[in-house]
Amino acid sequence: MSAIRRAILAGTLAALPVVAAVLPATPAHASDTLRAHAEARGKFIGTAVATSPLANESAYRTIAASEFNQITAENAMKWDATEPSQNQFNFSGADQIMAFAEANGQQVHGHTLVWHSQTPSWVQNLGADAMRSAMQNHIARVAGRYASNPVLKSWDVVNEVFEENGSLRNSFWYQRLGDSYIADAFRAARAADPDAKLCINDYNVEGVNAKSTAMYNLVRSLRAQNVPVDCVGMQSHLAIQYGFPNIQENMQRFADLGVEVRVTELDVRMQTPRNTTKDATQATYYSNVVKACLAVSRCSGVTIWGFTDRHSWVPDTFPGEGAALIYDENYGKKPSYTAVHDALAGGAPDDTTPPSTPGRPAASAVTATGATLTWTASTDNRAVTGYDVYRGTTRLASSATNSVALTGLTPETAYTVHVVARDAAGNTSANSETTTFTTPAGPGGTGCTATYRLVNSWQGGFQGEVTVKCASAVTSWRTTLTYPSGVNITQNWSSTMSASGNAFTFSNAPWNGTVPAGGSTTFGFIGSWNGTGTPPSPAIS
Ligand code: 9MR
Repeated sequence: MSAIRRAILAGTLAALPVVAAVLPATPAHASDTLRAHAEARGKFIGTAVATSPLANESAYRTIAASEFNQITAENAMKWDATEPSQNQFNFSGADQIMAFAEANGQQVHGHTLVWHSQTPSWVQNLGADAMRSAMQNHIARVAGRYASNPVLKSWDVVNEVFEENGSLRNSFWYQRLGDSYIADAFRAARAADPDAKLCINDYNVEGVNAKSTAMYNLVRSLRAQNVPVDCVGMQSHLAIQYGFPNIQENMQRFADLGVEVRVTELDVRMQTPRNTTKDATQATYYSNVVKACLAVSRCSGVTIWGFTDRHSWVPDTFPGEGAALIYDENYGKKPSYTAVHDALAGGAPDDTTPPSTPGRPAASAVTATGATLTWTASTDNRAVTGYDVYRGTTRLASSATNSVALTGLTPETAYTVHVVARDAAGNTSANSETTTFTTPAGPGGTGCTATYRLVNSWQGGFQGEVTVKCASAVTSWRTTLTYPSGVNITQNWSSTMSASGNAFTFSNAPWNGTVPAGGSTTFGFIGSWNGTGTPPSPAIS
């Protein structure tokens, strides 16, 4: 059984057109990485790194290495990873992160020594004295391990010690040790690594509010007691639906205490799915965070909590939210990437130059329901972030590259398509030239099928018959029977026939082209054959 074409294919695939490359004037900074710009501004731009994609995905490694000059272990330096049982230390993940940073000229921010989360139950069940010494031992061993390594620049010594109202978090640390564990942790960290910058880190402390004010008061009071607090980390897990905090003003008041400030875990989530409006808002948030850090001289840099939406904590924690990072799941740069880039570059964020027009798409691998389109890529003064494929005004697909596999097409349908390129600022190119391709009938689809039957055979010849059955009404039909060599069709009826080598194409006779929906018609033929036994069956198309 096979498909029959209802009508002769309307269009043939055009040869790839020759497209003159249009190269717009390119500013010197256009292709530079985030880290190149950050270095030029005396800041770091960082990312949290997870050990599994670091080991398994080359695109992840390439971007982490080339775009960022600072990394933070997303989980590998936490207590549950480094000391799962008392005094049994495991530095495999932490060392993996350190080695990557060393290989790529990056600084490492250690995260985190004392936290109420991801801390094994053996710690949580200790009595006060044992808990204090376990904490001091943990800090001595973990911070001590990397103290002589110049790559390790800073530590989150205590993490998330406040409640939202500004009181100290009622964690097991606080319950057992009171507020003293905080100063003790900083002193132990200084003893373990005298050169590292020691930070207190928290979320929802980006703007001026009760929690950040409590943090401000604690930092001021600890420093007044010579407790070695060098730095304040603002995690900055932001969401476009909750508004942008007054982060620059807040950073500046901490800076005025004489401490370093840094953005430690930036991401900007949204309710999924993404759209261009949400992406634009997110890009503004990213840009504003980077600009705030650039405006505050004691702000050392910005760490993004990951970089690709492929690997982000957000969807697991906030169902229905995500798309929080600057690359999409396929490592395509999002508008937020360009926002960070342009903010670091200090350049004009208002890029109005559209990408050049993409080449006319060429269709290949056309099936009843799919086709592959490929076109000559566009160029842009910054970066082309992707392409959209349209049929008229309907978008059929998007792609980060100059090729896409269309799926879900309708059988026996002519598609006239064009491509539009996008850049990160949302500029779109002119429409490419169009290409038309036609999907063939699908098996059992809306078209017709042909079934062959051997009616009779004899030494040197045979009689065959084909039944054309149509699911929907047609006014003409055609099918091709291809035989192995040695077969020739010498006579046919209820059809008109043309031959090309061993391929015999049968079209309807003038009187049997019309087949109603669900109906069928039959034609027959006589073949000659020089073999013995049962004559071969044809391939039908
Ligand atoms: O991104 C981290 C995720 O993989 C872990 O499962 C989670 C466990 O609590 O911690 C995430 O990172 C957190 C960071 O260590 C501290 N600030 C909040 C981060 C997001 O939850």
